[in-house]
Amino acid sequence: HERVFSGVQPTGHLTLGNYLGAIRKFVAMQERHECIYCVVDMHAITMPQNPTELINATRSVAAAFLAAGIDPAQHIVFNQSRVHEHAELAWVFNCVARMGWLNRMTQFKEKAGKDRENASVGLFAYPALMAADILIYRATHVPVGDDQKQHLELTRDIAQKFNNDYSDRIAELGLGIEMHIGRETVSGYFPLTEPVIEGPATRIMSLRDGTKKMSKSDPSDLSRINLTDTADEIARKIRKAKTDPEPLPSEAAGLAERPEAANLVGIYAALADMESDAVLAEFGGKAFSEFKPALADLAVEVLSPVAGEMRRLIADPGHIDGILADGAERASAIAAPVMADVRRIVGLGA
Ligand code: AQP
Repeated sequence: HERVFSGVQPTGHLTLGNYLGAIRKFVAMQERHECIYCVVDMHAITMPQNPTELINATRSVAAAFLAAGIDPAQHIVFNQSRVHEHAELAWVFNCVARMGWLNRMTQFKEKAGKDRENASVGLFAYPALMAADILIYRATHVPVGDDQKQHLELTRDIAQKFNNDYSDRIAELGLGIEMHIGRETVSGYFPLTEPVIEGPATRIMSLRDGTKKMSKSDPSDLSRINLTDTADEIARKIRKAKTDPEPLPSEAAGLAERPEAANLVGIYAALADMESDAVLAEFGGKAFSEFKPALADLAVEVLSPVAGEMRRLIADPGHIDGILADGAERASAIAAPVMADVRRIVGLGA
């Protein structure tokens, strides 16, 4: 049984990276899968947050999901903190995961910076909570951007160690499911979840530095396109985007040593739903002064209906809260029996 789960943190403004790398894929996957999409507010507090802004940002990410086309009646849209089983399973996973595994996580190293002694314990344990988010629904597929690949590998490691550590007990209780790994068939309680990282937009880079990921928390607003930017802001940011002086090459191979050019062509390709080679068949040999306005027009055409719908939805917070409450109720109905199984497997509660 295939089930999709993914989450987005309510921290700051959503970017074009979040949209192309994650949210747009969520929409595509709902055609053929049962999907659960979560605003991960408990992940957000691993870094300092203003409480009022956190609540607004939670509604705003939910609004982005809906504006992008996720159907909350057919699928589940909710925020993490309303379903307490995420935290409960995360504790069990904190006891399954090893310090050495978490020590290798590059996101922790980046976010903690030099002052690691002062990072929250939550920031360190973040990947165990993420594993719980996914596995409390026994999700099989997780659409994410490339930056989350390492965390998805850790999720599989945690599932595998749990399955191994408790294999006798899982068998005794008759709670195992059969899984096919390569040619082998193994049994375990948690599936080994597959990341879904594909397409031209798995890693959108900063508009100011083609070697850095476009990120909500970059101090420079010129580095990113926010989902809620106006048409003028989008055009201005693309006009000011860093480039090199050469015209565009006529094939994607010519972008190899040109990170900024590769990024802008990749964004165009993702927005237009075409291959980079096809974009270059049209713009090869042209200067950025010609390409950038075309890219800006395309970005505005794709993003402005989403931004408009987000604004409309955010104007009625009660409606969004209703959707989140309903989604949480349906998510709990899946999560509660899984947590009950885990308690029996581990031996928690008489
Ligand atoms: N630049 C990106 N390109 C492609 N995908 C991206 N994602 C984020 N940035 C890019 C994907 O968006 C989803 C949600 O991300 P998140 O909010 O949970 O966490 P993040 O990756 O930490 O996002 P940011 O924008 O970089 O936030 P900050 O600045 O707080 O760190 C994920 O699937 C992610 O891969």
